[in-house]
Amino acid sequence: MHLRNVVRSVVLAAASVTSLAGISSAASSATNWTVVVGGQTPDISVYANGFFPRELTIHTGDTVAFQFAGYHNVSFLSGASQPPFAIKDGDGYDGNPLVFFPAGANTYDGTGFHNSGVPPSDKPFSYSLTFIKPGRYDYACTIHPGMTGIINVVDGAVSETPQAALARGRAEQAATLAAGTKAYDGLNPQTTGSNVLVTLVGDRQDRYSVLRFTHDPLVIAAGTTVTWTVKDPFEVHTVTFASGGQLPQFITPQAQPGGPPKILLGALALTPTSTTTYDGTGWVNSGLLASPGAPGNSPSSFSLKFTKPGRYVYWCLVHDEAHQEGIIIVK
Ligand SMILES: [Cu+2]
Repeated sequence: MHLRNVVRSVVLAAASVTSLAGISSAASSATNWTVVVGGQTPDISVYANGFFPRELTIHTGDTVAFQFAGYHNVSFLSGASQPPFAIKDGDGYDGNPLVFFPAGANTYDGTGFHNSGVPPSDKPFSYSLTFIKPGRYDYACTIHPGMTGIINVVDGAVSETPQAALARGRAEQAATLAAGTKAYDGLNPQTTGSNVLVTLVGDRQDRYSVLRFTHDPLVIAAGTTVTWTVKDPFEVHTVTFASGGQLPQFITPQAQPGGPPKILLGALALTPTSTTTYDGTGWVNSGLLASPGAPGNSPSSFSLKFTKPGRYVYWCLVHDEAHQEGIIIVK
C-alpha cells in the first residue's frame, strides 16, 4: 500500500507555493545551515524521531534548510500549544490540516505558526526558514510527541561552520539508529505461564522508535494469551489480524472543492473489535494503541488468546508501509 504517497502527492501543490516564496529570502552575506529531519534504517525497522543536530546556533539573517528523511513536519509554534493530530468530523476523525499542510511565511521572527507540512513525496523534500531576530526558538514535529529541536539565533559570532554542524547532526542520527537497532536486536517477548508480553519500544532520550513487534516469529502453544503493550513515546500502533483479507487504509485524502483535501482517518483502522480470542479467522483489531500519557488517551495494551494451531500474520495499520508485520506460530 502506498497511502502516504497519495497524501504526499495531494499536498505537493500547496508545498510548492511556499518553496517558491522562499527563493529570494536569503541575503548574500547570510549563511545556509542544514538540519536533517528524522531518518531510518534501510528496512525501516528503526525510525529516528529527532532533528539532527538537536540544537543549532546561527547568525541573525541565516537560513536553515530542514532536509526531510522521514514522515514528519517542522512546526514553529511560538509558544502556542501543539495542534492535535486528529480532529472530530461527524462520526469520524480527520487529520488536522494544521499538522499536514504548510503554513506561515519563510521568515521567522519568533512569532506566529510556521509549518513545513508533511513531505509531499518520496523525492527529496526540504523546508527553508530564514531567522531574522535573535532568540532561542523551540520547534517540534507535531506528528511525533516529544520530537523537538532548538535553533539559537545570535547577533555575535557562532562557533561552528554549517559543515561541522551537519557532520554533528549526522553523527547524532547515526547514534540514534544504532541505539534503535540494538533495541530491535534485543527485543524479547516475556513469557509468564500461558501469557506472553510483547512490548513495542521507543526511547525519548535516544530518539528512536522500533517499528516491529518482535525480532523473530513468536512461537507459542495453543491456549496462550499474547498481550501487546506500547512503551514508545513517539508512535501509535495497531495490532490487526485481517486473516487474509485486505488491510484498510489508515489515511485517505479526500478532495475538497476550493481547498486542500480532507485527510480522512480510516474508521475501520481506528475501531477496536471486541473479541478476545483468535482462531485464524475474521477481522481482529486493537484500534490505536499509544504509550500511557500520550495525546489522544488511547489504550496502551491489547490482549488476544490463540486457540488453534497455525501460522498467523498480523499488521500495524499505521506502519504497514514500514513493513510492521508480525508472525505468530501457534503449536
Ligand atoms: Cu505501528
